[in-house]
Amino acid sequence: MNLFNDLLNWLNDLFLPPAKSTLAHQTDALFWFVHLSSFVLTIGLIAVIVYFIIKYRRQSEDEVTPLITHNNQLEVTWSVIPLILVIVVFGWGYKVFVNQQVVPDDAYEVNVTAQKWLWRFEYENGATSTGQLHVPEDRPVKLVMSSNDVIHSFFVPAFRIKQDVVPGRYTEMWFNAPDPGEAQVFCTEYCGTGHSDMMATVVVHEQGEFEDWLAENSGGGSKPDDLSPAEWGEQLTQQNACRTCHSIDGSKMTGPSWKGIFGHEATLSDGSTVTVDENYIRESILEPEAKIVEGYQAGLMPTYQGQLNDKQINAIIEYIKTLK
Ligand code: HEC
Ligand SMILES: [Cu+2]
Repeated sequence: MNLFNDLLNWLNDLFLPPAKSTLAHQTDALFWFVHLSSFVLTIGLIAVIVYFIIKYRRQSEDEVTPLITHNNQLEVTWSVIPLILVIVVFGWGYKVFVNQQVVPDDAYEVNVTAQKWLWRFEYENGATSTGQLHVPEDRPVKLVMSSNDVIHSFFVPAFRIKQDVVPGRYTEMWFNAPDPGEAQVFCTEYCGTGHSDMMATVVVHEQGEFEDWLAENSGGGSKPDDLSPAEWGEQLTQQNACRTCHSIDGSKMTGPSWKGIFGHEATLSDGSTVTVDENYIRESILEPEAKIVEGYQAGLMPTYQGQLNDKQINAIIEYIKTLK
């Protein structure tokens, strides 16, 4: 038994991402049952075929194959055994599915908004975050999800959960992460050029630490004491997923690079030019549609109206100024 468990653990590490939710092992057990039983059947079948090829090969010129119409015993066996296997997989799968779908009553609720190409999270006390989902350890968390544009899908391989996120309606999902740490989130419904960059991290906090994080991030956020405004601005551009579309090294991504833009002229799609100053950057963040940079598409950059306050926008401007 121990050896069997060791083997399963070894296979799990080889084929599956680390299991970081309370239900992950249920999915994995079913996964291995389906795969190992298929594996055993496949090998058994091939062995029988090879054995028959050798045993019943044609050995003399005048050999004639006897006429066999049917064999009841054999036919019942090869129908009933797969039937039992399929029923077991159905019942077992149904049980795991129900466990995954029924949200525990005491779950902590987080609102999730998907948008090309970022994830935004809103917590019960009004705190928000982008690109990072903060949750407490060892507590059920319910996600209430919706999309601002096209269909996305929220996928956390380490939790073994995946759910489509659809415009105009809410979908739900839950998990419980028993240990502090991080887990990767992917968008797994193709949603445009930035699809592969549409990632986020689940940050699982220790008990108590999560309440501290919530308290610090409610009320719009203000500069941590140990950071300069430009350093805080850099942190904000990472937390708000600006850097999935803007590079700082001059390379062209979904949006223009920020390298050396401050104080220089930007050419707009109507052919006019504008000097990149504080007002222009502020407008770009709050009303991205107002001025479109030449060579880039309108409607790609999301507005950060209601997401970033004045202090945060100032810090981002200070940061962009430093990118010479
Ligand atoms: C989904 C991609 C995307 C994200 C995320 C994004 N932007 Fe943009 N951004 C664009 C695109 C595309 C443009 C060019 C079109 C336009 O002007 O609206 C742009 C333009 C800009 C400009 C004008 C640049 C110039 O060269 O004139 C600034 C400044 C800017 N974004 C700042 C930000 C900040 C700050 C954030 C994060 C808080 C951010 N963007 C997040 C796509 C994005
Ligand atoms: Cu997406």
